[in-house]
Amino acid sequence: NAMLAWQRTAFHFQPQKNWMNDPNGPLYYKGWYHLFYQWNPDGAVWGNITWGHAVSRDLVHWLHLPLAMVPDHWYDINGVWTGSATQLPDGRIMMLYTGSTEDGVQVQLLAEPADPSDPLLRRWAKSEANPVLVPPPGVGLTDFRDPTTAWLNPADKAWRIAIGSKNQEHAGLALVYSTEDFVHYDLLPTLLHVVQGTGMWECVDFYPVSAELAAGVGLDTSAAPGPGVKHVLKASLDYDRNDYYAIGTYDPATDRWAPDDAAIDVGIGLRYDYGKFYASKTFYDPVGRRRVLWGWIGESDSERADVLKGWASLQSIPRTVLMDTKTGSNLLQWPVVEVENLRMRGKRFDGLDLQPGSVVPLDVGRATQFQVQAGAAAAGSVAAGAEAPYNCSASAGAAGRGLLGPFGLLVVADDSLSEQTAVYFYLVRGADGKLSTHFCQDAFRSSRANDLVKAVYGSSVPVLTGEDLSVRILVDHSIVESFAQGGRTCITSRVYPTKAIYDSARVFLFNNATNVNVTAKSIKIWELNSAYIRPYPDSS
Ligand code: DQQ
Repeated sequence: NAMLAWQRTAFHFQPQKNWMNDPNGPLYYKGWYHLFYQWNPDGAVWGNITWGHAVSRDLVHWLHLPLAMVPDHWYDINGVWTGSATQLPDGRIMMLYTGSTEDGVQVQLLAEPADPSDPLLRRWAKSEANPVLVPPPGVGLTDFRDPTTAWLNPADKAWRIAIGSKNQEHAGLALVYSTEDFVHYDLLPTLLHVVQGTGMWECVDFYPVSAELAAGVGLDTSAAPGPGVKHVLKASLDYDRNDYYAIGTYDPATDRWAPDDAAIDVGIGLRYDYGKFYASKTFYDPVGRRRVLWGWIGESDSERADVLKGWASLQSIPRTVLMDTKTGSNLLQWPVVEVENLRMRGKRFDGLDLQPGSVVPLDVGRATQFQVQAGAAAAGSVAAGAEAPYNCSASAGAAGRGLLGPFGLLVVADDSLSEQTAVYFYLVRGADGKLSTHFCQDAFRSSRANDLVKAVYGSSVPVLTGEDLSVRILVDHSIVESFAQGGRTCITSRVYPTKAIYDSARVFLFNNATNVNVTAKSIKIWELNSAYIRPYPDSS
């Protein structure tokens, strides 16, 4: 089936077949980036979870390796679940992860490379001491999972890890343990953090960022506190399947973390991505001196379709994560620079005018795998009076018409626009007279098929005085990954077109606002090459 075949991506990581979910234990070792991931060897739906494994020199091209770990002990026979890597100062790697036991209890397990001289880390040895942690009193037997990368507490020089859970009142929380050898652990009396009403915290991530470092530079997980150092706490909320983060302060004396702004705490404030993006994890890349984020991008089609196509899920493009020094209140996410090496034919369009109600095709030929970067200025009837607040998800999407929005791009669209994914801005003048900017991605018309979840995704995005609007979009067959204002707000969605495939996929600009002229000041589009994502050479 050509339509289903088209959905496989060209430069997003995916296994050769079957179901994948969370990224696990990302790390850099002896010249290779390692990615492990939750994988079902038996089918395209979740189950029988093992650790898939692939390596890369550049985070773009990948070599699949044999499974790193499979369920083969009483303590992980129901699944080798999510975990994180810690590299010790002496170079050893401690891989901590969750096992689902023969009784379905969640326990924490330790594994180490069986042959540390192998840069590909193909064989893993599960510790004789397993399980190294079982649910403590008061914690549900199935509410105890996904250990973080460890960090060194600068006060007592012992390691700390956090593990997500929830309490009986449905508050999400992160427990903290102290350890010196990764085998024995002490539960600390205080929680790293707790937020009422947020439910089970999966895949907690905890790391430092700094506003004072040179542009683009990130911090190792154990970086000592210093000027401008903040800590990011992220939790994946089981109940709404989104990844929420907050920026705050970690106190090594108490091992507690508190958000800078209690109103945008973990689970009630900012999200990494306002589309389909879950169970993410960062790691520190000592070569690129940057922190890199991976996220699991699930499907929006039916399970039946997944079984038919024989696979489900992608990983996001690895994203560099930085503090936004201009706003000081959010992170910036940006595709790792190596993605630029995939650029092929490029085209540039300057100073295109978009009158209200217009749709303008961009003459780039086939557009199934490409990157577009667009900057625009909106001018016109900004004399508009106060309007009702806007909410991407509750809106009519790109088909709605307001005074100052929507306008943006239509990607994975066919010539007749019967299929299109709109990536757009929407400006609203509030009761206080100020403009606010919303960034949305509309999947309502992304496909004529109806066995899909279709939604308008998005949120507000900070636009500072003097800034143009800007967006970068990565389109890769069935995924559209968008970054507004340098990565302040990101949206990823899946698309399953029936017509806008192969040679029929196009790109357009549109302005559906009634009272604003938009000048697309500069648009650059590059066709992107396919990455090499190669099978493991079969020795048989
Ligand atoms: N996926 C894993 C769990 C984790 C969940 C199981 C998040 O460890 O909590 O596949 O997607």
